[in-house]
Amino acid sequence: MTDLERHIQDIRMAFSEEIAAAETLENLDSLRVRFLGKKGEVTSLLKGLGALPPDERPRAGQFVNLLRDELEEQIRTRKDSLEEKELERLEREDHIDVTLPPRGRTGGGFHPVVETSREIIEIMAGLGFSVALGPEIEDDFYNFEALNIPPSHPARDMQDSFYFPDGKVLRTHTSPVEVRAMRAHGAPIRIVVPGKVYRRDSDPTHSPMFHQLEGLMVDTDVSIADLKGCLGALMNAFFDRPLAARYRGSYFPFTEPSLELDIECIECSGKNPSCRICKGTGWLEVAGLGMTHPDVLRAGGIDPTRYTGFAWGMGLDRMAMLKYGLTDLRVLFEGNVPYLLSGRNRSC
Ligand code: 2NL
Repeated sequence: MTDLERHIQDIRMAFSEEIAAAETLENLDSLRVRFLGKKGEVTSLLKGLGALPPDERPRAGQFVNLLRDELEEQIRTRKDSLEEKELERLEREDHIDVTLPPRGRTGGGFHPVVETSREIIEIMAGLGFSVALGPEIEDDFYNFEALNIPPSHPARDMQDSFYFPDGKVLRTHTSPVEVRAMRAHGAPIRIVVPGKVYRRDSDPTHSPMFHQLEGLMVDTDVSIADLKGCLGALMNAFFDRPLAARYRGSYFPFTEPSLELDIECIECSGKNPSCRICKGTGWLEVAGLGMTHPDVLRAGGIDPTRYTGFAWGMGLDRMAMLKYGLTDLRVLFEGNVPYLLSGRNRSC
């Protein structure tokens, strides 16, 4: 055996030991560099061939080339097997089983204000009321004039309402929809009108956009007794128990007489002087109401000498807060879905 053959044998043995120990693609690559790289052991052998006597060169060249081919082949094989192992590991540890059921869904649900609105609509439907809807951008006539709100009224001030350059206004209450409904359908009529309304107000207890639900009933011989019967029934059904109610005198341009409805505090029934809901008064203000002003009936195309009506308005946001025990109005508009869904079963 020539020196060269011995050297080749040494390299072959060293290589086969090392390649068996190469556990990663990185190990394998450094092995390739060490043996087959530019300054690798096999490459130096090839370079050294020039030093041999010319008649020995072809044979020696064949030997070294054979060795190089052999090592290259071994590296390829080992590489394939390492890559396959890596793939198996990934499949085992990093796989996606598309047959698994989905992770626990949080379940969608209605916003507390929507839920409140639907509940009130449902209750009023039982008393013969249907839903009427209308535009959020209103004419001065429907939003103010028809509702007996004089040009000098503060609500008409640019400081209090949102105006468009063409004189239209973001409705400041849902009452204009009731005027439209009276003009479209005449009397008798029983409607509730839920919707967004807008006022230039923004502080911890006021949002520039809030939700209102108004109601209107017009028929022959409608009286305050009807109003009290309907609103009392609504409150008892909404809060799920009979509640004491009291009516206080008030003023709205569109009703005469005008009243405000307070219900017994749903938290403490007046028994807790430091109640966080009623502030110790024992009462909660929940609606403004009254007998429809004759001028408003007339603006709605209804003859006030034949018909009378009652109307009320309430804040849906406030009703939702009372029902769900919220103390900060702003959480309703912040879009914190887990919070808004928490504590209630709100599947659609
Ligand atoms: C409140 C008070 C109220 C009305 C709204 C009304 C509508 C027509 C005619 C007469 Cl078409 N009245 N709506 C009446 C009294 C009070 O709202 O505190 N809203 C949040």
